[in-house]
Amino acid sequence: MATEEFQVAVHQAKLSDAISVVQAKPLQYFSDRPLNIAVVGEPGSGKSSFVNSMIGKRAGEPGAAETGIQTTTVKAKDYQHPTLPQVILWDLPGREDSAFASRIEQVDLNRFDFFIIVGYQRFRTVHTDLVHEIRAMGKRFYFVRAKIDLDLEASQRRQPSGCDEKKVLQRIKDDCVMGLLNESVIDPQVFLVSNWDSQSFDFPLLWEKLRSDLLQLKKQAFVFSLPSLSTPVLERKTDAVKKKIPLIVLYCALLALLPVPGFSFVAAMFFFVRFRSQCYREFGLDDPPLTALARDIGKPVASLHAVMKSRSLMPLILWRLPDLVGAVLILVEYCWWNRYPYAGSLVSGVISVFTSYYMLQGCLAAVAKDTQNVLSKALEKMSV
Ligand SMILES: Nc1nc2c(ncn2[C@@H]2O[C@H](COP(=O)(O)OP(=O)(O)OP(=O)(O)O)[C@@H](O)[C@H]2O)c(=O)[nH]1
Ligand SMILES: [Mg+2]
Repeated sequence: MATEEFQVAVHQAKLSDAISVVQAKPLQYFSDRPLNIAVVGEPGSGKSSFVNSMIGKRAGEPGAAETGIQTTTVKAKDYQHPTLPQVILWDLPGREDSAFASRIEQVDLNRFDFFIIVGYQRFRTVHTDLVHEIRAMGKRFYFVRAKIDLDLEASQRRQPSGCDEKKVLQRIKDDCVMGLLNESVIDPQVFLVSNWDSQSFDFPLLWEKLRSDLLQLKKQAFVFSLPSLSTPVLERKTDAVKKKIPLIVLYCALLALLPVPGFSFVAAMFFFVRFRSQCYREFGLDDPPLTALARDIGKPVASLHAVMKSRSLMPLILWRLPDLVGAVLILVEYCWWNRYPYAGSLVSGVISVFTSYYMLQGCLAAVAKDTQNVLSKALEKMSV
């Protein structure tokens, strides 16, 4: 199983191998993976009716999503697709309805793999916001413009002598495409549908597109799940490395006892940098493997460095600010009280125990998090 292979590679600090586990698999390999599709949009846009069309049910039938003129869906509900294997459609409550905000479940979109935005009428801010949210997660979406039958009906009423159906449809599509292009969406996928008829307008096109994208979307969903799969492995590694911290804290504290102002900081800096390098080695983020990983995914190593928060020395400086207390006391004892700085050294030592402990714990946690960040970054390319 790719999942286990991936976890073993992360455990062995071989991030390149972890990535190639996915890279090497043919698309067909992902056919049994689940795909959670969230159907999102403004309230009443026709999301539940769209889900019903997709699963081949009519409103009111057993197993169909509830539809209605008033706000209907207040909780996310899943519907297994009858023919597309492992495809789950999630009917979500509408966005942008503050009057019902307390009744409506606030759904975290992160848990879904792919999105279908169902819009009605013009392309609006609610759609733009959804597009931004989905893209910020690095995920993909289709845009479905529902209730096309109503638009055509209205046009026919306006021009009883005969309206040009094609022109009306093109205008609606252009509005949606322009809305998406304005948000810098590359190759926007827009489908005009009537939820009453899953055979007409762009419904057949939508089916075709979904079928042809399915394996790629499933692979993408799997890729997105990988960083979180690494969590238990990274936790175990963190626990193992944590055992080394008490001894380093002891060294830092002993060196902090030396009656030299600022020495405590210098010693901590030395041990911090050493400990961080050790953590990088343990997690596979040290230099040769990271450069190899960057080469494998065709990205500059700087792009991986950019997502590693543990590379900054700023937290270290902030953690060591309390060292100033000991340093000042040592100086006061030397300069004003003209005596050996017993109190200053002792205070430095005690402060160092706490600051060093939390500093090293923080460093370890940051490196573990960075491993996930690096994996996500490396997998990014595979998920588009
Ligand atoms: N004519 C027409 N009516 C539609 C279409 N899709 C949905 N409707 C109607 O629009 C209303 C709202 O539909 P729903 O499917 O409940 O909309 P929703 O987006 O799920 O609504 P909430 O869950 O309340 O956000 C219902 O009266 C539907 O019958 C469509 O394609 N054409
Ligand atoms: Mg609904």
